[in-house]
Amino acid sequence: MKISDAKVIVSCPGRNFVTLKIFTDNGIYGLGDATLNGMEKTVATYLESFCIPALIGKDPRNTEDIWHYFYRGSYWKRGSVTMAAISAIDMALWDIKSKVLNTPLYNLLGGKSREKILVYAHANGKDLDDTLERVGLEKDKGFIAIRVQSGVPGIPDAYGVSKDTRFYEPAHKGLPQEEYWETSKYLNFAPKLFERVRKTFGEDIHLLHDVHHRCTPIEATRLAKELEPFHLFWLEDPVSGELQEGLRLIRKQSSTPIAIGEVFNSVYDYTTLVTEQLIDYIRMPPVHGGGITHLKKTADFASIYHIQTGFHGATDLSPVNLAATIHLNLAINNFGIQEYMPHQDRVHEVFKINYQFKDGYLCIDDTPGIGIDIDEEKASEYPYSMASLPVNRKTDGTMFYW
Ligand code: EZ4
Ligand code: CO
Repeated sequence: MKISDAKVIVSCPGRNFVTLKIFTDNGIYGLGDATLNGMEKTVATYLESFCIPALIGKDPRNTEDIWHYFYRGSYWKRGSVTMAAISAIDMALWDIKSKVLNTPLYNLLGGKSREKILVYAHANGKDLDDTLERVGLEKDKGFIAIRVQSGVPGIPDAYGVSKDTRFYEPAHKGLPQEEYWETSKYLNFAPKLFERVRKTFGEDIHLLHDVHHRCTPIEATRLAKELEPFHLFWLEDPVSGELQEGLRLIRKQSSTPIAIGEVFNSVYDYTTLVTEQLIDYIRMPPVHGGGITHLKKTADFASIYHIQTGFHGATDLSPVNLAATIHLNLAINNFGIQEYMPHQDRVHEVFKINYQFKDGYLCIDDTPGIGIDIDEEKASEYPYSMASLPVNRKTDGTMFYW
């Protein structure tokens, strides 16, 4: 069996998605997600100019060797762009492998450790009262875990809290929008927000919160300590993942669980965090973390240290990534939770999905492979449209992390 051809499909049904489709000489094809928010064309170019020509003629069943051909074989290792391309190749090859064996992907990853996976929804409000209302709406939809983000008094644009709250999309058309931020105002507000959410909704609902890398280690320590009484499921990206040692300070002083790594792209980003047990959940998703091959190894490595998974699953990752994630989540022992926001209807015109939300959980059917298909004609009706994630400044104008 040989790879006969491959193509990259870039489509914008509301937002840009990059999909790799790999064809084989026996008529079976596989799909992989290569979407990297704001850098879609860069990944597509790497796939088209190098990866696809290098794939032709290889046996698609050799997922391990092909992964290492593109990772080890390349002089320039890692990096979000390269790893998104490798991720898409790997996902598509596992899709082909499981279609050839006529079985859903999870069967090749250890079978089912559970029948359904716990997911968390997003509640994003422009202020405290609006946020409380939105938590209520998500709860009414059946979610039992909810990520709570709110606009902060005195800060004009809190990241991810859009004016159009029907859909979650942090990227804006064209070049990056500049947003302004003041950590002191946020730190004073966040504990008040969670106090009200707990008072209103009680102890039974799981609450999560994303800091988006905006604190220094000492600020994050204060936040993690002050949020302790409200028993968060997790506090996400409290500090930049670049400074791994910064997590030691938070860890020593607070029992608030920590999730980190949606911007990571290899197991090497996690070695200090995992071996020193500085975190509780790994966030790197299949689309950015080397596909099924590398993320399964990373999850197994974390498992040895009693660390669980909570993979990134925002709507700027495509349904192909989400479906692949569900297969992995069903199989691994140390699954924790999965981020889930439904895509817009237009996305489902392009991608034919095989997963379903019910009563706080996602399940997937037993279609062989990953189980997702793409309607290329529909995809071509939504051409690429440039969009960028915002950049962030302090209120005095200083460029800041985001
Ligand atoms: O910023 O998906 O936890 N979720 C997040 C998301 C990410 C975007 C980046 O493309 O932090 O909102
Ligand atoms: Co995040």
